[in-house]
Amino acid sequence: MLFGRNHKSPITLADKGVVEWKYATCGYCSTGCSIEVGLNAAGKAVASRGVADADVNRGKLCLKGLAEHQIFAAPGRGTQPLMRTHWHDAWQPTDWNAATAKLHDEFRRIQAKYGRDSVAVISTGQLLTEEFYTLGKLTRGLIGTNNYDGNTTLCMASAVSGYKRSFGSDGPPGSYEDFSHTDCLIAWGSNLPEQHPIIYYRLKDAQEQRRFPLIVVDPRVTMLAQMADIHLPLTPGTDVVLQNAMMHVILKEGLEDKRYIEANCNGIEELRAEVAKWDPATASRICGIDEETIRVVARLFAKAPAAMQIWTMGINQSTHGSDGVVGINNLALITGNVGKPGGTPLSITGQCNAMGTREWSSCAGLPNHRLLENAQHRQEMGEFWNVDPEFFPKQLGLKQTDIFKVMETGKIKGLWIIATNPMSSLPDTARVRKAMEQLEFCCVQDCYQDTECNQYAHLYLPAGTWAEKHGVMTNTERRVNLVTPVATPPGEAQPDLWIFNRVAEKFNEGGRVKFPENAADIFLEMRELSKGRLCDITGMDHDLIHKHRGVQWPYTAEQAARGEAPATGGVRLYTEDATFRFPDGRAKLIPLPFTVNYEGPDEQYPFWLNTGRLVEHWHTRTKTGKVGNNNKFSPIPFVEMNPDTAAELGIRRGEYIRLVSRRSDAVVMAQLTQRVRRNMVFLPFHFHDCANRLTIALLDPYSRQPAFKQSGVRIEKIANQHEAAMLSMEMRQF
Ligand SMILES: Nc1nc2c(c(=O)[nH]1)N[C@H]1C(S)=C(S)[C@@H](COP(=O)(O)OP(=O)(O)OC[C@H]3O[C@@H](n4cnc5c(=O)[nH]c(N)nc54)[C@H](O)[C@@H]3O)O[C@H]1N2
Ligand SMILES: Nc1nc2c(c(=O)[nH]1)N[C@H]1C(S)=C(S)[C@@H](COP(=O)(O)OP(=O)(O)OC[C@H]3O[C@@H](n4cnc5c(=O)[nH]c(N)nc54)[C@H](O)[C@@H]3O)O[C@H]1N2
Ligand code: SF4
Ligand SMILES: [Mo]
Repeated sequence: MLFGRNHKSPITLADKGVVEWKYATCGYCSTGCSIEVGLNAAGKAVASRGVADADVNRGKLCLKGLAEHQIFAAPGRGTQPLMRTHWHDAWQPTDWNAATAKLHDEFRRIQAKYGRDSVAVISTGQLLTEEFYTLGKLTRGLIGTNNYDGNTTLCMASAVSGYKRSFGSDGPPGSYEDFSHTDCLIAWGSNLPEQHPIIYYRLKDAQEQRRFPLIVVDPRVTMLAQMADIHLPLTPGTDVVLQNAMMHVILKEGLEDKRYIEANCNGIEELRAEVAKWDPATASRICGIDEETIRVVARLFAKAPAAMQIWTMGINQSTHGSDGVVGINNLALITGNVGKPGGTPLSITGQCNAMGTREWSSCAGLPNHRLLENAQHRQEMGEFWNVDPEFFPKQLGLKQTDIFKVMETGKIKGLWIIATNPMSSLPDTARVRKAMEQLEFCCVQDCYQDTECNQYAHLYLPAGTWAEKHGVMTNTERRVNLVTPVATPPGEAQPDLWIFNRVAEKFNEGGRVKFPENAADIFLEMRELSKGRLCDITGMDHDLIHKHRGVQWPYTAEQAARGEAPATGGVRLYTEDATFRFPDGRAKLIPLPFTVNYEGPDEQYPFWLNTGRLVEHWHTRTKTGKVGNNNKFSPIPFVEMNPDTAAELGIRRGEYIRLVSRRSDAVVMAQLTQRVRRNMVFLPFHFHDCANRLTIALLDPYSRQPAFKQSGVRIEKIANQHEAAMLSMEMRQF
C-alpha cells in the first residue's frame, strides 16, 4: 500500500443527484449567510451550500447551515391543526377554519370577561419580516391587546435599550466590513467562533490582512478568548465596572477625542464625575482584572486611530445589561468611534431575524421604530391601516418576561405563542410551568409538534419553517436578504403568513383592514412606511435584494434614483456629525453607577452558574436535536467544570452530578476543562428541563432581559450513576 500526499485517493463528494439549487438566507443565526438548497429530481431538499458571490459569507457556511435542508423532513413536524379541551386531554385533529375560529372565539371570550389585555401574543426573532409586519397589524390593529412581545426580550432587548438611551434610536451603527478598517477590537461577552462562525471567519480574514489587537472580555476561556491577544476573564456581571475604569484612565490621561465630544455629545461633565470614582485600583477589586491590564487596554483602545467593539449575551443577559451597552457606547463616543470605518460599536445579533422583528413587528410600539406614546405616530398608522387611532394603547404594554410574571398571578388568561419555546428558554422554568398551567386557553404555532410548550396548549397550529416560506430577514449588519420557498410545508401545515391572514379574517369584521396575501406585496407596503425613517428601505424590492444577495438599510429611493450602488447604501449609521436621533442630533453620555444587584456564589451555593451555547446546537434543539450531524457532537446534557474542582469533590470525567440552585436541581454529565475557573460551571442551555430549572428570574431594570449568565449553584455527587443516567436521558427529550 502507498502512503503520502502523492498517493492519496482523491476525495469524492457523494452525488446527491441535485438538479436545481434554490436561494435562501440561513434561518439559524443572525450572521445572515446566503445559502442555496439543492433539490433532487423528485423535488426533495438534499443538500445545502454557501453562495460564493454573497458578501456576507463568500461561499462558506457553518455546520448548522450545511445540514439545514435536513430540518424539513425531520421527525416531530406538525402536519395538521389540533385541538383539545384541557391540556392533559388527547389531541383531536381539526381543520384550519375551525382552528382559526377557535383562536378568535377564545380570545374574544376571554377579553370580554377579563378585559382587553387579558390575552397575550408572544412572538419571536425567527419569522420572516413580512410575517412580523402582518402579525403586528393583526395584534395592534384588530386583536387589540397591549401584551404583545417576543423572545427578543431574552436576547437583544438590552442592546435595543442601550442604543436608545445613548443614540436616541435602535439600530446597530457598524458592519462586518469594519473589521477590515479597525486598529483595535474589543469583544465583550461574545463567542463568535461558536455562535457566529462566519462573522468570525470575516474577522480572522481581516486580521490576516492587517494585524490589529483582539481583546476578549469573558469570564470563560471561550474559543474566541483562545485566539485573543489579551483575554480579560472578569468577575461575572462587572463589565460596567471595567468600562468605568477604562474611561477613568482615558479621561485622566487626556486620551479622549475632545473635538468629537464637543461636536456630538451631551453629558461629558456628569460622566467625568462618575468615572472619577472608578480608579483602576478600586475597579480591580470588583471586576477582578488587575490595575495595569486595565490601563493597558484603555490606552490601546483610545490611541487606536479606529477602534471597534462588539458584544453579545455576556453583556445583554445581566441585571446590568442595558448599562453595559451604554458603557460600550460611552467608550465609543468619548473616543470618537461611532460610524467611522473600523471605529464603531456593533451589537452581534442573535436570531436570524431578530433585527426584522425590531424594525417591523410592532412589538416595541408601531412599525419601523414608531412609538405608541407618540400621537402623531398613532394617527399615521391608524390612517394607513384603516384602524381608529384611539384603538391603539397610548403606552407600550408588558415585555415577555413580565407577561409571564403577570400570567402567574392569573391576570392573563389567553396566550398565543408563535415560534418560541419559553418552557425551555425562560429562566426558572418551575414558575413558567405554573403560569402556563393556569391559562384558560393557549395556542401554540410551531413548525414542530413535539415542543415543550405544546404540552400546555389547547390549540396547535402547524407552521411551515424557514425556506418553506417566502420573505426577507435582516441580519446583524442591517442587511435585508431574501428567503425563497424551496420546499412545501408537510401535510396541512402552512406558512406563518398564511396562518396570520386566516386568523386576521376572523377578527377583521367587514374586511376593514387590508391583509395582502403575497410577501412581495407586503414588502411594498412596508417600503411606503419606511420613507424618511432611519430604517429607510424605499430603494429596495425583493428582486433587487435577491440580485445583490442582500442590501443594507438605509437604502432610499433617492439613492437608487441617483444610481448609487446598493452595496454602498447603508454600510454605517451616524457617519456625519450631529446625526443622532435625539431632537438636538447629539448623543448622550450617561453616568453608570454600579451596585451588585444579582445572585452570585455564597456559602450554600459556592459556584457561579454561567449558561450559554454550543456551536452544534440551536437553542431548545427542536431543530438540531434531530439533525444527526449536529446532535452527535453533544447528544446529552453536560456541564463544564474545572478539573481541580472535580478532584476536590471526588468527581471523575464523565460522571453524572447534580447541580442545585435555590430554584431547583438538574442532573448532568461532568465535562472537565480548563475553560472555566475553579468557582464556575458553564452549562449549555440547549437541553429541556436543565439549565433554566436552575437560573434566576432577575431582570434588567431597563430592558427586562433576564440575567441568564449569573446565578449560584452547588455541586452534589450522585451515588447511583445508573439512575442518574436515566434521569439525564429524560432531559434529552428526543
Ligand atoms: N450555535 C449556535 N449559534 C447561535 C445560537 C445557538 O443557539 N447556537 N443562538 C444565537 C442567538 S439567539 C444568540 S443571542 C447568540 C448568542 O451568542 P453569544 O452571546 O456569543 O453566546 P453565549 O454562549 O450565550 O454567551 C457568550 C459568552 O458570554 C460569557 N459571559 C457570561 N457572563 C459574562 C459577563 O458577566 N461578562 C462578559 N463579558 N461575558 C460573560 C459566557 O462565558 C459566554 O462565553 O448566538 C446566536 N448563535
Ligand atoms: N439559560 C439560558 N437561557 C436562555 C439563553 C441563555 O443564554 N441561557 N438565551 C436566550 C436567548 S438569547 C434566546 S434568543 C432564547 C431562545 O429561545 P426560544 O425562542 O424559546 O428557542 P427556540 O428553540 O429557537 O424556539 C423557537 C421555536 O420556534 C419553532 N420554529 C422555528 N422556525 C419556525 C417558523 O418558521 N415558524 C414557526 N411557527 N415556528 C418555528 C421551533 O421549532 C421552536 O420551537 O433563549 C433564551 N434562553
Ligand atoms: S454562521 Fe449563522 S447564518 Fe451562517 S451558516 Fe452558520 S448558522 Fe447559518
Ligand atoms: Mo438570542
